Amino acid sequence: MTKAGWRRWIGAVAIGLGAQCAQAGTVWSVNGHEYEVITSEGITWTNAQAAVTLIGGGWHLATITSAGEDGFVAGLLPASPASRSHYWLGASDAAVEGTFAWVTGEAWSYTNWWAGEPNNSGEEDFLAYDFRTGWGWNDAADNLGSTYGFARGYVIERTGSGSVPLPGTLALLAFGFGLGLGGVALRRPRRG
Ligand SMILES: [Ca+2]
Ligand SMILES: [Ca+2]
Repeated sequence: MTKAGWRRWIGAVAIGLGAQCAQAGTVWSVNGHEYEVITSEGITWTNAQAAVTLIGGGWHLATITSAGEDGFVAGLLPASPASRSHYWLGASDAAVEGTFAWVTGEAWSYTNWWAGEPNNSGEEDFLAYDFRTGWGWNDAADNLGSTYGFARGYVIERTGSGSVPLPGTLALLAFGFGLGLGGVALRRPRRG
């Protein structure tokens, strides 16, 4: 990479870290769980899952098991992003096609699929919020690329505060991990 390229890359990291440090988990008073939206452009579901495992502290990709939780978490996401922006959630049907399961083992009951979803179009095994006229659910391919929307990041949840890193440390870890594995967009040459 050229010196200018490195400068751009480091600059993007610094901006991203600054933005992430400002974020903190938000508690939903109904269940006491804490939620955080992690921005990580282009990250795959597999890498989001790996990142949250690395974070530890009881965090997991968010599991949405009621209309109330769905509404609360959707309210944490950007209000008017680019259409088809995606944020990963903690469910997959990779093990048994057509049978989605939460990463926590919670019962699969409540759903908020967009009409026509899940459609497994071209092999889609991973659950994400998908912005169309609002936030609903889509089954999406692990690496979204730009064909069926764009991965903007993922949502994490934990049942309560435990022995965890400080929020800033958590965000740094998550962002760094996401950037390392999904940061292609940041390194793409800018148009002059
Ligand atoms: Ca949950
Ligand atoms: Ca789909």
